[in-house]
Amino acid sequence: WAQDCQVANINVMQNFDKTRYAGTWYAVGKKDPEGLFLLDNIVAQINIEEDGKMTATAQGRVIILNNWEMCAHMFATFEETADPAKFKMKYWGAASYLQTGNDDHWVIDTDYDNYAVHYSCRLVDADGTCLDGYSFIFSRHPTGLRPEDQPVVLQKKTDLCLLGKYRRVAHTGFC
Ligand code: ODT
Repeated sequence: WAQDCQVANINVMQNFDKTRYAGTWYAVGKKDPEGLFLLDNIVAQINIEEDGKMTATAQGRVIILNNWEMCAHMFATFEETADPAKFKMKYWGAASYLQTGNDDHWVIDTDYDNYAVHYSCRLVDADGTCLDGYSFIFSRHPTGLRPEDQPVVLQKKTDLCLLGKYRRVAHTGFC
């Protein structure tokens, strides 16, 4: 199987279990979209509501307007699709000047206890590749990925055609 970078051919987590995905995730790596929003100190909290629906809150350092640095408090609801690992994420901020949107939220791979690889393509090009998207590498540990998880994550970055496009996400205590 040759890598074709087609969004439609991206493999996502098999038998995804959202209850095990719940809880706190620290972003340790990020591939930015165009018009980058969340800079660093990004922590997501995934919740499963009583009706079984997945929701989330997240915070992260942002710079809004010209030069105002703040900690953005964000909320999201997730709509399920035919594939349990593929969601539509509707999100908004605690303040009106923060970003809102409706993005794909695909769980590419996770062991639930240590790492998760997230992917979202916002714009699929005419040739089927992703023209504008973003991806988070999440860890349960604010210090980063365990050494044994690094090769797995590296392979997933490669599969996503995003190898070399990630930056490290710092956790400095700003938020
Ligand atoms: O930083 C960017 O430019 C792209 C990210 C924009 C979406 C951020 C919205 C966060 C919504 C609230 C929480 C969701 C948590 C989900 C986990 C992963 C995706 C952020």
